[in-house]
Amino acid sequence: MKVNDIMLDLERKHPGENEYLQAVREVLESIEEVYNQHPEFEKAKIVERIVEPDRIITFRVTWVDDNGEIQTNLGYRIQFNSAIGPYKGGIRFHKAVNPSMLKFLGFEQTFKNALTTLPMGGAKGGSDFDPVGKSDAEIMRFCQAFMLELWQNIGPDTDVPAGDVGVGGREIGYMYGMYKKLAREYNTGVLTGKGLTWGGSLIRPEATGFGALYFVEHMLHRAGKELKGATIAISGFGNVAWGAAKKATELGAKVIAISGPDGVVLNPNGMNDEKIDYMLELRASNRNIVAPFAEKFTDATFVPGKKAWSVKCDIALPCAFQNELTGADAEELLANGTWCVAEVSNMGCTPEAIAAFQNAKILFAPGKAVNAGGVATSGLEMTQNAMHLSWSAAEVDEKLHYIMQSIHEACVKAGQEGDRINYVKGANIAGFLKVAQAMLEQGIV
Ligand code: 2IT
Repeated sequence: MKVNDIMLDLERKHPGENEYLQAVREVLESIEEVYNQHPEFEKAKIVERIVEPDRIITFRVTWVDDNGEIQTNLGYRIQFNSAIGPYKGGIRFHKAVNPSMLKFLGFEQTFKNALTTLPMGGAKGGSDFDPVGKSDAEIMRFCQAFMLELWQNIGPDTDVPAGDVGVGGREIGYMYGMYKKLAREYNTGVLTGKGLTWGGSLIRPEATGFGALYFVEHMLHRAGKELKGATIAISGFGNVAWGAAKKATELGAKVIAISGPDGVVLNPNGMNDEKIDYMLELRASNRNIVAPFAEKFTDATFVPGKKAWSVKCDIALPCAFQNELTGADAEELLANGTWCVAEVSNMGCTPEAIAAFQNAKILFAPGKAVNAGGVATSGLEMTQNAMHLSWSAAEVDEKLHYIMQSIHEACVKAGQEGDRINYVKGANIAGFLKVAQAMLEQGIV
């Protein structure tokens, strides 16, 4: 395999799909050496097959807003790879959603899901519907219209969507209600991230952030460092940022910044229960601004137009969106003495930022390893649904701990570079080998 030849071919087929091309290049560069030691992969053209989604479902979603105006959005489901299990991955509602974004996310999901130790293939879906400023009734009508098209393509053993940016418990509820009506079956396992009274799993809302902190704990422990007493800057204030802030605080670290599209909140005294709960309220308001946090808590200050990466911190946790941490941001963090960066958002750092962290030899881990606790706990929700029972919070949390530890071990094993661990390489190689082996054994399909 020659990465540049494959990339040229892919760029020709998918011109301008920059996020997708970026995600593929990162994985191919990581696996090139190992791949070329496996002539059986080369012979079966595994790379040429694995970079393309199995299928892309595109549909029109038309709905009526509160003013009686007819609105039309685009809906997608990208079923990327089903070598190791049914398609699995979130749904994103965001005004910038397009095929490139969902293809990058579906591609990443395939390797992430392989790392979880659970049998799940990779998928992603979503819409360019913009939830900002929408009423609850509008959100419901949109979710129903979206499911009206999607429902025939999903199922507990076919494809199991969940939440992502712009899709939380409320949206999953509206989508499940419509699914149930259309399918005339109580198939709880068709969606994850459900409410606790109708098949949801304890710890699923917390899981992405909790899992990320468990991963960071292992990474720090291996490097002889401690989370206790460390200062942490977090970007975002949604579900993922919330779980990360909660667990970081519980483990004795100090979350000194959270941010939104409007700017950064400096929080020098760290979080407490009231502040952490308020993050959920902020998100539920659908206004997509973080400034009110500093109006409510007088020890916090809002700085408009600034990112979380302008704050001096030990550990930086991108928890918002792809490419939210650039090369310039990385330089600023490094100049301020940051010694660990863990992507909690998918592809949160640009390639320039990752190169800067790796050159500086600080601890860096990629999203597909760090944030895999979210989808892993979705996998545990599917198991509970299939068994028609529910586990206690302690039981789910223990399994999540074990899974994050396994992912860390897999990264260490595949990412050894001298006396350092290249977590990007480790995660990509470990995830790839599992999917590639399954594809090889299943023949040319
Ligand atoms: O990016 C992700 O892993 C998610 N949005 C969660 C997907 C899932 O199926 O729980």
